[in-house]
Amino acid sequence: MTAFLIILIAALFVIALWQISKIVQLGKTPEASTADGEIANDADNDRQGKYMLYFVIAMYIMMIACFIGYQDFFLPDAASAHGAEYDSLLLLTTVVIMVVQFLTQALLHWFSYKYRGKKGQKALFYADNDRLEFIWTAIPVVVLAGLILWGLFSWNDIMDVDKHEDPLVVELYAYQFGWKVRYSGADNTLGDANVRFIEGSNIIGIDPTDADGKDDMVATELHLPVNRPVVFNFRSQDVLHSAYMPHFRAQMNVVPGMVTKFSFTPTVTSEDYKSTEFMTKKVSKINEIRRQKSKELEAAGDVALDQYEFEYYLLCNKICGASHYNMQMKIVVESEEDYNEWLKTQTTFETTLANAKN
Ligand SMILES: [Cu+2]
Repeated sequence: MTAFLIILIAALFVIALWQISKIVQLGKTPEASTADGEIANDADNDRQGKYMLYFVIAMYIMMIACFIGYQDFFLPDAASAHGAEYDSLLLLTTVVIMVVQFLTQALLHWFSYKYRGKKGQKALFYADNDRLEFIWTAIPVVVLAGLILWGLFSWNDIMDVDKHEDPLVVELYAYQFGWKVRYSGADNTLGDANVRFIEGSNIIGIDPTDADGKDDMVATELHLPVNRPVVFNFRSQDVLHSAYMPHFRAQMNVVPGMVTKFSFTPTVTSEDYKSTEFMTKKVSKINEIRRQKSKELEAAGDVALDQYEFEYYLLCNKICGASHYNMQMKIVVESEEDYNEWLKTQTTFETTLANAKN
């Protein structure tokens, strides 16, 4: 790989030198560059005009092929309350961009082809037209203002963490390279915390003197009851991370030295999400690929791959170091009862400290 890159760099360097020498050549005395072959003739213009047309056709074919070929990689329906509006906004923006670029690119390349250079043909000198300029200014202003306003209202609504009644308060704690989650316990209030308190079993720095922190519970899996609003407080131990929960359309920077917030309501349990038509198809397709790959591996004397099963995940979406790619935590959305059952199995901070002393 390294050898290939070195060869590639050397090749690009030679091409750059060659291009520079051509530019130097062009900059020399005008007589030298007007020699036959340096000035475009009708055949050249005709060819270049057609290239413009071929280029735009190839671009559209590639674009449509990508949309069809990469369909599997689109995110499935959102599993959070605000997700549907977020998706509509994204869809509308994409449709507007697609329609506008389709028309403008088509016109740009078609005119370049249609009015390609011909001997004796002269371009029309057309200074300005107030009405035309008004139209092509007013339309983008109205469309963009609409999109921005809708986006702004959606943003304000999604980002308002105080709008919920009785939300579950949870802390997501990022470090190189993993996540911890802290539940606020019976009082639903997180105790004070600071990385300076990290010591022994106090792995995420909860203030041992703060009474609110005594019933806090630190866990390695994020369990959420379905249909209850959750307010997330994010803290980082070391560098900038980003908490990304794609299925809930949620992402927030996790910044050392400050607490950032985001809230959403999960609306689909993990089990229900797994049994959607989209997900069953996707999972069986992935497992088919794994079966084929396993055959090859076993033939070569290696261990076969595990069966894939879908889970919601919290991922890190900022390149934060060597193992960034593996910085993830499983999310389980379940019924209120299952959630309460699971919560009972977790250890409070008070107990953790007491156990550490014994
Ligand atoms: Cu990270």
